[in-house]
Amino acid sequence: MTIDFATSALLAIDVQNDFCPAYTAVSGENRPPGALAVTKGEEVIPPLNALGEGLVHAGARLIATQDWHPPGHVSFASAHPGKQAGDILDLPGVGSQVLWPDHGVQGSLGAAFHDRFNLHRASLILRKGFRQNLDSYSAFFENDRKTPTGLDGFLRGLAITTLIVGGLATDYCVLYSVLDAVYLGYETLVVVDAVRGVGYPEGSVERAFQAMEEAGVSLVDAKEIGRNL
Ligand code: VGL
Ligand code: ZN
Repeated sequence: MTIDFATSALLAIDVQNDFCPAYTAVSGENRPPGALAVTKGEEVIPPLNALGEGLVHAGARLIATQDWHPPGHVSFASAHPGKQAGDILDLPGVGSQVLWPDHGVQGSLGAAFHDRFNLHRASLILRKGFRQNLDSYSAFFENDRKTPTGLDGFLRGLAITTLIVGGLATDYCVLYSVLDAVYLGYETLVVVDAVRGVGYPEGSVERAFQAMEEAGVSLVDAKEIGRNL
């Protein structure tokens, strides 16, 4: 494997408190688990921090996404009377929408990046999911599959052709971002030790890895990238 880091970006998906079982407030006290805590979610942080540092040093960009929903967002079970988190709705023009606990609410502590995640070297923080009636798993398109987030334009403007992807959650925002990246023509690598998944519905993490492989994504571990640095 050889990677041209000058035309690469590390895409860190949604490393936010709400997706982590353990995080601290700015004041340092321990907090209850994030609203949509992914098992061992914060384990993605050390490899992402190490890769971010190494890759930026080698000429790549670090880009982070942030799930950023208004209160009462369409993806929240609480916005649909009689529904519960885990229920699945069929939304016109969008298709099936899993309903989640309230999470990633704009400006909340849960929506903040995990405080051990090092973003000092990031050149772009991309927010998504801020339209009231439209969810956005992918870093490239909203869930209507046509509203762009602007990320493709940013990357093209910098002649970036390779994406190295990690973060949360394997079976939702990582999966959809990666499939869109391949669709848009990026050479796409997923760092398997820098992702963790929700696992709902059952088997979704395994299906996600399979779909990525079938799409032509390279599944690598952080060490393999590190060897190229
Ligand atoms: C995510 C569910 C809802 C994610 C975001 O970051 O994977 N999953 N919102
Ligand atoms: Zn969300």
